[in-house]
Amino acid sequence: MARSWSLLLPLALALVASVAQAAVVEYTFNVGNLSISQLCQQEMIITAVNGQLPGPTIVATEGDTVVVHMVNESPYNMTIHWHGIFQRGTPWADGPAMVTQCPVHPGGNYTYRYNVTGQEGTLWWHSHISFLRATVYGALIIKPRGGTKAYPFPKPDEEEVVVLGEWWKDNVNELHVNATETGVPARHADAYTINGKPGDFYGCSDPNQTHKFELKQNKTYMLRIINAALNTPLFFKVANHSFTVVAADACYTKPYNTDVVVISPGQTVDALLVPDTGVAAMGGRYYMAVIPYDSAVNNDQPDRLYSLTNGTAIVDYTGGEATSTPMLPDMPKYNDTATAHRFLSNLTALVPNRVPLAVDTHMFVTAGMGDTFCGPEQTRCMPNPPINGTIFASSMNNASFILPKTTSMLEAMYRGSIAGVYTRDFPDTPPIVFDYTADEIEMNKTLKHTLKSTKVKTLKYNQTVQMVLQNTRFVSKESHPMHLHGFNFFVLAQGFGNYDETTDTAKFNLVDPQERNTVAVPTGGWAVIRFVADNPGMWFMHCHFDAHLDFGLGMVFEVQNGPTPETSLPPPPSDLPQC
Ligand SMILES: *[C@@H]1O[C@H](CO)[C@@H](O)[C@H](O)[C@H]1NC(C)=O
Ligand SMILES: *[C@@H]1O[C@H](CO)[C@@H](O)[C@H](O)[C@H]1NC(C)=O
Ligand SMILES: *[C@@H]1O[C@H](CO)[C@@H](O)[C@H](O)[C@H]1NC(C)=O
Ligand SMILES: *[C@@H]1O[C@H](CO)[C@@H](O)[C@H](O)[C@H]1NC(C)=O
Ligand SMILES: *[C@@H]1O[C@H](CO)[C@@H](O)[C@H](O)[C@H]1NC(C)=O
Ligand SMILES: *[C@@H]1O[C@H](CO)[C@@H](O)[C@H](O)[C@H]1NC(C)=O
Ligand SMILES: *[C@@H]1O[C@H](CO)[C@@H](O)[C@H](O)[C@H]1NC(C)=O
Ligand SMILES: *[C@@H]1O[C@H](CO)[C@@H](O)[C@H](O)[C@H]1NC(C)=O
Ligand SMILES: *[C@@H]1O[C@H](CO)[C@@H](O)[C@H](O)[C@H]1NC(C)=O
Ligand SMILES: *[C@@H]1O[C@H](CO)[C@@H](O)[C@H](O)[C@H]1NC(C)=O
Ligand SMILES: *[C@@H]1O[C@H](CO)[C@@H](O)[C@H](O)[C@H]1NC(C)=O
Ligand SMILES: *[C@@H]1O[C@H](CO)[C@@H](O)[C@H](O)[C@H]1NC(C)=O
Ligand SMILES: [Cu+2]
Repeated sequence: MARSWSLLLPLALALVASVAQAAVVEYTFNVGNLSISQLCQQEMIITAVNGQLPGPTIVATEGDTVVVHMVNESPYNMTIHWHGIFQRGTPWADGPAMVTQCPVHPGGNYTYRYNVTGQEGTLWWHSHISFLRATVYGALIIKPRGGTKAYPFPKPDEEEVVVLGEWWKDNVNELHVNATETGVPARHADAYTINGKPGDFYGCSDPNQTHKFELKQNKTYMLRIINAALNTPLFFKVANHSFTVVAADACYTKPYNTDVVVISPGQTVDALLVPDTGVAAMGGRYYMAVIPYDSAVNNDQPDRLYSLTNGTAIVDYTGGEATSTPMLPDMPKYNDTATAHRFLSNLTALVPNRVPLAVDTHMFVTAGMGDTFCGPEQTRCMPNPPINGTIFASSMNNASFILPKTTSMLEAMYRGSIAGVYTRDFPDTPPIVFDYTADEIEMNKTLKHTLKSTKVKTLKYNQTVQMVLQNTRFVSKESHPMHLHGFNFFVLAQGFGNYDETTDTAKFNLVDPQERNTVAVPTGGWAVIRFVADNPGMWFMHCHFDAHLDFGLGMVFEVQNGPTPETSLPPPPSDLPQC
């Protein structure tokens, strides 16, 4: 945020006067069919940008203008979201389908233009429609204005982008259509990937199925790690190495030493790679590996959502010469919540004293899975039990979010005609107070039941919002990665069980809490976030598991105009897609 920036990097700011003007970095994204063979299967067609998986990495410098011409050569409706970019003054470029724009139809195109101002680090981009982000994703790196010497940590010699993903042997759009029409969640992925490749443990010995990082001895590396998986939090390790985390979600952290990185969908982690004594100097080959973190407690089918397999890449210091079997890291157990929580709760901001202390709007919001009856979307409804049964639904404060069909929410806001598009009654508290995380609520049909709606919470410009996110235990306790568009927020506290205002406010870190755009709310627990609504527009807040978002785990903030033209919604760009 602009006003905190001056505190963050005095050195970088001092250099601004002497470095070049902000540049325009321009890309063309041709989104289309790519024929690819994975896991030794025969070639299949996926949707990808410029024929690459992952798609191209966008590299910009803080203050630059990014221009991306997106040309939709795919057979699907398409949009792209720039995950973590504030989009100040450019709300029409945010990208979630039907929230800030109608999709670009097959054969159409749209130019996304935005400035990357007041933020730097590792972000990413992905499709924001259907499940297409399974293969339409890539890194978005914002370098400091003063160059790499402006990093507030020892400058690494080199940097590597590490994008983690999930792979299905099926057409992911068809998986999405089936999930929507039947009301039954799509099955879990067939593999986890590192930079698009599944690695050596899927019964396919083709060396081209494993990404290789060729590192040089005695050089230092920074990994820019992105979890682009659809539905799976991941444990990430490199054998015989540890890490010093220096940033998360493009916000600098105090240096944090760990041998395991935990990263939920939507999150990023920048970490210096620290070889064990002698390792880099002696050379050798080491596995980098990811396994799922399955947070579901009391879940009798542990692999219901996650595939208990691992994705690997190879870290090679031998210059490609050695063919010895790489060392394997010892991974945590798939349900090691203690390790996940240790990592996710211990990060702190590098620069203290930036939290707004006065709160204007308090919200207490439940989030989790529940059920609903088949609706018009479920043209092949498969309720369980089959007669008078229910299907999966997820909700926030018992409102199960559904996208509007005919007009984007931002366009409705801008035109001032919201009837039939959305309503302004997203509640500040759940309709009923109950024991949110008790096992017995699973059986309470009334509490578990939810209805579809498109509700927003309207905020006056510049209000400071505090939101308690409370997990519910209707289906199972689970860690939901809650992502907010348009802002970063401070994570003041997190814990397990039900949030208790009388005792838990004492746990708030108001000094140096981590700042993020995606918080993994602890399983069967809660997290408290705070942000300043100083960016007018329609900002989606949702679970970054597509399997949950798709069943309604989201809501939208409608942030009203401020007092000046600069703090008001701009008119839509002339090429904004029409529905
Ligand atoms: C983006 O940056 C350019 C160049 O610095 C500037 O002219 C423009 O007004 C900025 N746009 C917004 C929306 O801030
Ligand atoms: C983008 O769409 C416009 C309007 O349909 C069209 O005139 C133009 O040729 C398209 N550009 C590309 C690169 O496809
Ligand atoms: C979608 O459902 C149809 C009908 O049941 C089935 O034939 C098809 O295999 C499913 N597709 C995927 C990708 O699961
Ligand atoms: C390896 O896979 C890439 C796509 O990931 C492909 O472009 C390339 O042709 C493959 N190379 C070989 C030798 O199979
Ligand atoms: C790396 O450092 C070690 C120990 O200082 C040294 O023995 C080795 O020659 C160096 N390797 C390279 C490639 O510079
Ligand atoms: C990956 O899974 C395979 C099969 O279960 C196992 O043999 C291997 O040790 C695992 N690798 C890592 C890095 O955990
Ligand atoms: C993790 O799962 C194992 C079974 O795979 C179970 O024995 C253990 O109690 C679980 N641990 C936790 C913390 O739930
Ligand atoms: C991290 O958090 C855990 C609680 O989850 C705590 O016990 C531990 O001391 C913290 N610090 C570090 C450096 O891990
Ligand atoms: C389903 O609901 C209808 C209407 O409430 C009721 O008449 C019918 O008996 C129910 N069927 C079953 C199998 O419960
Ligand atoms: C469901 O929960 C509500 C609220 O706590 C309670 O009033 C109701 O009695 C419960 N119903 C059942 C069947 O337990
Ligand atoms: C927004 O709030 C901050 C304090 O939080 C204040 O300094 C600033 O003047 C406000 N801006 C407007 C336009 O109200
Ligand atoms: C594409 O989007 C339009 C609305 O802009 C919608 O009418 C159409 O049904 C969508 N097509 C598909 C295949 O979802
Ligand atoms: Cu979720």
